[in-house]
Amino acid sequence: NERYEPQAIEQKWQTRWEEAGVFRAGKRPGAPKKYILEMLPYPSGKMHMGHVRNYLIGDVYARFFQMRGHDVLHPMGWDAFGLPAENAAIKDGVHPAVRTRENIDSFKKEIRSLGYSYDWTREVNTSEPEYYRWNQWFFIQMLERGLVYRRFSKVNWCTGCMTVIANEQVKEGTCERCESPVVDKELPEWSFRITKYSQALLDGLDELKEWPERITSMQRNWIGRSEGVEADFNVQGSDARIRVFTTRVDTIYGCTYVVLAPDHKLVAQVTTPAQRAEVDAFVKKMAAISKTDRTAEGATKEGVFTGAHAINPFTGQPVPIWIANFVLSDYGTGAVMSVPAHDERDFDFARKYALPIQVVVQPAAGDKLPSGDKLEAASTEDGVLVDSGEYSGLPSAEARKKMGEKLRAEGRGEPKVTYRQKDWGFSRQRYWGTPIPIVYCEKCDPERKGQPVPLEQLPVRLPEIDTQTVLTGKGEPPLAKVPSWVNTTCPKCQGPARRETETMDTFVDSCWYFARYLSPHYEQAPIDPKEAQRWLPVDVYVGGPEHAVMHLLYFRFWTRVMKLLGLSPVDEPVKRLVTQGIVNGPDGRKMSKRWGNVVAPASIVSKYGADTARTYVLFAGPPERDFDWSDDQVEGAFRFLKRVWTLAVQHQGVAGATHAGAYEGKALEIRRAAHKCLKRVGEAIERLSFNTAIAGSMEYVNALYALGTAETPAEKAAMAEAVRILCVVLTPFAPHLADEIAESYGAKDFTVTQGWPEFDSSLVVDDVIPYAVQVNGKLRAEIRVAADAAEADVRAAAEADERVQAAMAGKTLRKFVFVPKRLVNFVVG
Ligand code: ANZ
Ligand code: ZN
Repeated sequence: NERYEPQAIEQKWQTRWEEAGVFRAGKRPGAPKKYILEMLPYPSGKMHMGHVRNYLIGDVYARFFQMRGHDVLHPMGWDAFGLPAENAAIKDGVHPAVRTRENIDSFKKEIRSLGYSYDWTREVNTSEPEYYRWNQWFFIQMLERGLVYRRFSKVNWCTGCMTVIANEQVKEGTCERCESPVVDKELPEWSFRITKYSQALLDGLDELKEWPERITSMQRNWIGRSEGVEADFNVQGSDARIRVFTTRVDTIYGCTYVVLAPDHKLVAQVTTPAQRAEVDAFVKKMAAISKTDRTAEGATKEGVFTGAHAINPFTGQPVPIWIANFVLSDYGTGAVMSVPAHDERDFDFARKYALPIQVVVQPAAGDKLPSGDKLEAASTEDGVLVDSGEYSGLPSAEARKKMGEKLRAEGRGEPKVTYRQKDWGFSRQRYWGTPIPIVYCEKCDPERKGQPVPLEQLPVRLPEIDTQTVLTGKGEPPLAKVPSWVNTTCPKCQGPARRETETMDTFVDSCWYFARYLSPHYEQAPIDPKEAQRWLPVDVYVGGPEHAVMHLLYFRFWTRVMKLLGLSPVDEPVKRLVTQGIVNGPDGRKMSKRWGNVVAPASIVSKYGADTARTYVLFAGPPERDFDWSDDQVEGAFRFLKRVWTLAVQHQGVAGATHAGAYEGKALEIRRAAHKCLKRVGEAIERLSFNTAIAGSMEYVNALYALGTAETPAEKAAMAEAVRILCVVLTPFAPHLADEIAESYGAKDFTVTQGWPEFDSSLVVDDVIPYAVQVNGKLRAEIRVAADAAEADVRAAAEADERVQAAMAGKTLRKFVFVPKRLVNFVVG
């Protein structure tokens, strides 16, 4: 065919790859493995360009490493549980399972149309009992090990819908749906004790050298380790004690008041009758404001005096006890010793309420601070203690240590590490999720702690439901409305019992799916440990940076649990993380229905073919960078592929040509262009620099056009090789086109299977440059090496020179100096 018609070739190749099982993992048991993974999608029905790009980054890598001889695992699956399908069901009555199935079918069709190299025999669907039974299994294992527990947490309770609603559904204190008031309610919540791993997850970050700095530092902040001291302040005239957490115990002599969180458990007890009305009003007001609003950066600090006083454990002096909006009950101890001279918040608060300010730390260098009443701002740096009794004169760090020890010795406190990270509450009042495998029996379990379902009874399947009456978004959790399911028998006494009606957060599903791909139908455990040995960790994981702290932290936690359970040998799930940039519309705004700037992948595929879509998206910029969509550049990518096609057609006559003699002149030029391209593209792909890899192929195609037709046997053989190399370098990007051309030139196998040939290094050196070689600064020789030779290569070449050897004979090398592209100097003595 003279014309490039992608529609005529792409499906054919997709079918052939599939039938031949080209992308099945495990075909090369002796070869090094590569596990390449992209975040699995929530099947929303339509693929968007963000998905296309995400999967392409992994796809190029997967194809490339397969060509380099690796045994590659590149799977795909569906994060199929979740809210959108349930919310849609509440609206239109279509069962979430039905909608999810439809969505998966259409999403999968689109994925296939782009020619991705997935091993579909390992497809995983998290909403199937075959998968979620293992969520339940993990839950029970973790329950037995104290890693799952039930706690009471505040939830948003809609007084109209009589149900829990998410933060995002609360609009100015009312329910987004029914506009009834929303109140705080304490409800039991199943939680994972992820904080048991806070330190391990923090330490693990140091090993993740191939993760973007941005992501690891976000995780570090999220975990929020803080070293400090807990200290007890006795309440004057009472036996109550207020325990505070401080990172600056060195400033304790300057503590002029103590602040409790409005919901601290001692508030009611310490408040004096005279202050009660004011305190109650403030507490009530604070309860109506969300924590984030209360402590937002610019929020004004406010508080009230409780009327009570607390005794400073170091000075023995009483200070007033306040409550204020900026102290949180769920961080540290929920109580703070306030030091206005050395803390900005405390300073502002003290100014506002005319509380005393006392300087107790002087800067180690520079101007001395004035007395507290003249201070213009808090001085937050460490320094040297003043007016601090026996600690005066000590540097802050030393004082902190001594003071912490003293508190511990006297039983009035201790050094303490606090983490900002909270345990992960994962129970949801939803239908479309994994049922929590717990039953409640009044007889055996009067405290309603819950008893795990025996392992042999797993999975606890989601019941069939009448969608209209069960998925209403109102009242009890959906599963509570299915009596035939809720009512069960107690595993202990066989008497009547009730099932837990809450389901698991879908983040549980994505915690370990990467391990399920290894043995998707394994029946004895969530993973076959043998396969875990072979494939884990994931070598390259590609996904959106928006998952920096939830998914990417949760699955690190889960990986440690899997190791604890003997399922996997690794501490960390992923070696290299790639976070891809956003695809914006031509208007520079993120593609979204809202802006009307969405380009549907299907429209590009049907107009230009998958290879153009692939080439364009990868050429548009480095994977981690955002880019703006450009129709012109899509056209450009298409034109490039047409040029490739035409070139291949023009040279069709050289197919199969061979040549035994030397290559000179034009034949040599052809070979040099080909091998240079092979080198350049391979190195660029390894660096993840796909756009420069494609640019390299483009220049190569230009060079081949410029070299014209092949006439002599040597030229023909060189051109045949050049076309084959063109197919090789295009395979990761335009695989259909590459295979079509390769076949028309007589290839008997898929390009991806044939592999990525080694470039011939003698053909890729072009610029040879001179280096001066000195011994002790004196010129001894001049050598000629490749312009891009590495230091070690230049040194080896210099050491091989006879004159240099003579000058160094019998001496010891002290130092080697390398000035790139100019000289080397051996310092000997
Ligand atoms: C006295 C003090 C003096 C403090 C000083 C700081 C500077 P990080 O680093 O984030 O852990 N704090 C403790 N618990 C709090 C709570 N529940 N809500 C609000 N603030 C709380 O911060 C620790 C510091 O934050 C603690 O050290 C405490 O104030 C405050 F010159 O104690 B500091
Ligand atoms: Zn029982």
